[in-house]
Amino acid sequence: MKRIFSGIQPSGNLHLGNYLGAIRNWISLQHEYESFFCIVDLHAITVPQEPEILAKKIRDLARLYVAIGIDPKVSTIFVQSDVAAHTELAWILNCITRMSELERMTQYKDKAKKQRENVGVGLFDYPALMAADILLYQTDLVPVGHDQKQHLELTRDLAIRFNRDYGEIFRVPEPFIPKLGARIMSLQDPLKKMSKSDEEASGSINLFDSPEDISKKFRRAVTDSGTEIRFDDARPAITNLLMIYQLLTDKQTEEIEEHFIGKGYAHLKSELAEVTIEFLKPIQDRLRAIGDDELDRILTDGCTRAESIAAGTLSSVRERMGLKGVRRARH
Ligand code: ATP
Ligand code: LTN
Repeated sequence: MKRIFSGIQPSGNLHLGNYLGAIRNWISLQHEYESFFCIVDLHAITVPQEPEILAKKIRDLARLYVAIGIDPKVSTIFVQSDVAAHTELAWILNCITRMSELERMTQYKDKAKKQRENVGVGLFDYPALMAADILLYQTDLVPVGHDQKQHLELTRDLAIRFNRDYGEIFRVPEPFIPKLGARIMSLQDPLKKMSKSDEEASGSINLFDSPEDISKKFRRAVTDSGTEIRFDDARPAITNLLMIYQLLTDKQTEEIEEHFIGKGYAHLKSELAEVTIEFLKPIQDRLRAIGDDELDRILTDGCTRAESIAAGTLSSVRERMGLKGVRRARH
């Protein structure tokens, strides 16, 4: 069975963009692939985090994975920092990664701008850790939103380079970027992606938002000039709202455009709020039903499964690089 690996940082409130661009595909792919879904807490600490809040967010995110439809019986759900192999492989990959490659990463450039003079080395090195996550599991496919495409290309380059220099060890992964939903935009600025780290809270619909907040955020969403409700690249705000509607209802473009003929923006916004509230309600209910013990079992189990595969890859890597150490040297 082919493998998929993906992860999300426990660094803020999950929003519809995370769901529509990434998690939605994980749910459908998990039955066709052997799946690993990680809570990438070591990535989250590349920017400052409050320890107690981070600890809570790690568990909240794990709970959300389950509530939203990732089935722990078929998929492996685990916390990145529970599997030490991630950091070890990240270090090894650091040694074959070029500064110039990391300097080109747009996510680093954007985030570094926000941190100003306090840019940590971890933020710069973020893509090497991400490559380690993926390569440890001999991943075939990585389902992510559009913003991760560049990181995936670097992961592929590192795998190819390692294989060339030390012999074939890593499978070279392919990105899986959905045709629809890979870039859900902010409700306040349709030229910016919906983002966890956006200071403008009303730009994102969070998966934990109350029905009142959801209605309010859609009501306040910016729109374009004109009145017609149809998909049109020249009118990014309305197109973004329609895209969210389409992905949540699974309806065809023509059907949606026909449905909204003669109706105004206010109508679209209130229907969208209704559809979103209805979609989130059962997820929020399930979230409350997952107890701490159940969550512990899922994460412990996930860590054990992940560790056994990661250890196999790491041991081949060490061997090929001559890192035999005192314990292994004699064997
Ligand atoms: P941050 O703003 O802190 O970088 P984020 O909102 O981009 O956070 P991530 O944890 O970086 O969230 O991303 C998790 C997954 O969600 C990734 O696969 C990413 O590509 C996807 N994703 C994030 N934002 C969007 C979006 N606006 N539209 C579609 N997919 C998205
Ligand atoms: N950088 C990713 C999170 C991430 C990831 C991964 C995604 C870390 N490691 C491995 C896919 C595979 C992001 O979404 N910001």
